[in-house]
Amino acid sequence: MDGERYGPPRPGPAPGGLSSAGARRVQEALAARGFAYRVVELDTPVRTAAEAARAVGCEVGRIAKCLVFRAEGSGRPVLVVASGAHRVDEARLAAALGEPVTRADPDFVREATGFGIGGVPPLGHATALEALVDEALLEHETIWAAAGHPNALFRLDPRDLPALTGGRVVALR
Ligand code: 5CA
Repeated sequence: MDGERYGPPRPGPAPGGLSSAGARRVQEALAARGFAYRVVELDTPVRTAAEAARAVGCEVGRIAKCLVFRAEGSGRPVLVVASGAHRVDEARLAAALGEPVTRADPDFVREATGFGIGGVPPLGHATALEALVDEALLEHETIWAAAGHPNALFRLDPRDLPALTGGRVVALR
């Protein structure tokens, strides 16, 4: 009996090899838009750009932060895909959108995107968000973005961000 295992076998990896539902949703959204990018899951969560940069071994400017703001007048959610290297200038953001914005709280983020803070991806959201892409990200050949779970990331060419998000490129710092 020694060494024998009892009970049902553990479930194998889900289709596509991704264990979190959020990561699978992002992988499916990429495929639906015709992108061949592959979502990867790390052993540990990376909830901030700095943690993600350390984990994948790149400079923090090559991590795309996906931040959700709430437009103050209309209440609409706005997705900002920004470089991890600097803070988004909210005055520039307001100018680009034509109304002031405030940072969304965690409930608003989940409602608008279907994902929790730390795993918000640039696509595959629960609702259609107007998106802005930080032009600083286009300085790099490849960048990394969150993929629906704090453990999940994918590497992409930043020039695909407008098509991937439906957003426009703006200067945000
Ligand atoms: N997975 C990592 C690397 S891609 C990630 O998602 N990083 S992130 O920068 O896109 O998301 C974390 C960001 O969420 C932080 O930069 C921070 O601006 C924001 N955030 C963290 N806590 C809160 C909070 N309580 N309310 C609103 N925003 C928050």
